[in-house]
Amino acid sequence: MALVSEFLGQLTLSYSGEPEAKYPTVVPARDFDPARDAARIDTAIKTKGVDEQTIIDILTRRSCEQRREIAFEYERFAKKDLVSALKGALSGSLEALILGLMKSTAQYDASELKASMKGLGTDEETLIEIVCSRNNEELAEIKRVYRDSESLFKKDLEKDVAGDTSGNFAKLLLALVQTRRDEPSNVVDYEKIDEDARALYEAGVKRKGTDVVTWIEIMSQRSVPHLQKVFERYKSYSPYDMKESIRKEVKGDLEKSFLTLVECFENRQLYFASRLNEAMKSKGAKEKVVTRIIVSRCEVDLIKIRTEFKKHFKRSLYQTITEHTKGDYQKALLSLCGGDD
Ligand SMILES: [Ca+2]
Repeated sequence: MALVSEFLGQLTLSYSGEPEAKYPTVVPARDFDPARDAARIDTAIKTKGVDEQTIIDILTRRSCEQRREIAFEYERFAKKDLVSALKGALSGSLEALILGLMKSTAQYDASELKASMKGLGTDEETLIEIVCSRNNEELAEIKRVYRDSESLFKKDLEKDVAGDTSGNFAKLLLALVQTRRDEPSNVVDYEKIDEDARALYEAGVKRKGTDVVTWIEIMSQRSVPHLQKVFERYKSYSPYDMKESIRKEVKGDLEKSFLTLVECFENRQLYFASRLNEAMKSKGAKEKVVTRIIVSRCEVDLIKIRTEFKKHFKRSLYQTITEHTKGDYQKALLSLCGGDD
């Protein structure tokens, strides 16, 4: 009992049980006229050399729903599919970015996952980023799109993940894709927090080898606010915090996955900010990573990612994009970024 009350003092009970609020940089345009936008895009595509600026100005400043309406109007009026027309008109990183915008966030995530598992090899980095950072609600929607999407795959995400990964790494990703995480509760269960913290310690740092299955179970099934308290509590059992313990106990893709999970439980927007910083550290940029994060988060939480970026890396995301990218691709990224901080 003494343990529990001592522990109580350190807690902040801020979670309200409400769905996560959104912090988008891209919001619906006012005075929106899809027919006018469709006509302007048609002209831009037909312009000799292509008028990329107009395409960027329109498509990066409309919401996903509005882009869909533009595509509908375009098809009616130009008698062809907007996505195919854009594919023909654009190239390289700008093409990838604009085509990404023509999908909903879940469709985009699903197609990125699909691409990461396509062919012989597997792009584990992308797979880990998406599966370990998306919350239950997002993962459920990605799974639905992955299965139902008419034009895309009609395949099961779980089956594809199982086919492309192996061992404990596969077990962890599958457990996450099954979306069995508890919903946050308003009642804080101190006994369970203590029990889970001890179980994580006993399954890892305390014993020889690691009981990975126990780690997977706890990290894939408990709610995020619960886990935040578990990791706090964990420090009273283990000489190492959870992230240090992961680094000591497991290696390779499994290590990366657990670290991504814990980072996202702690502060998901900081995780994305760090990924962006990492992708733009040296000369140039890992454009695939930058595109994926900016496109997939611009209608979700990019404002908060910007704030974390500035706070931790002492310069703004906008400035960093300016220094590490160029041309029309840069213009599109900056427009999605939505402003300097
Ligand atoms: Ca161990």
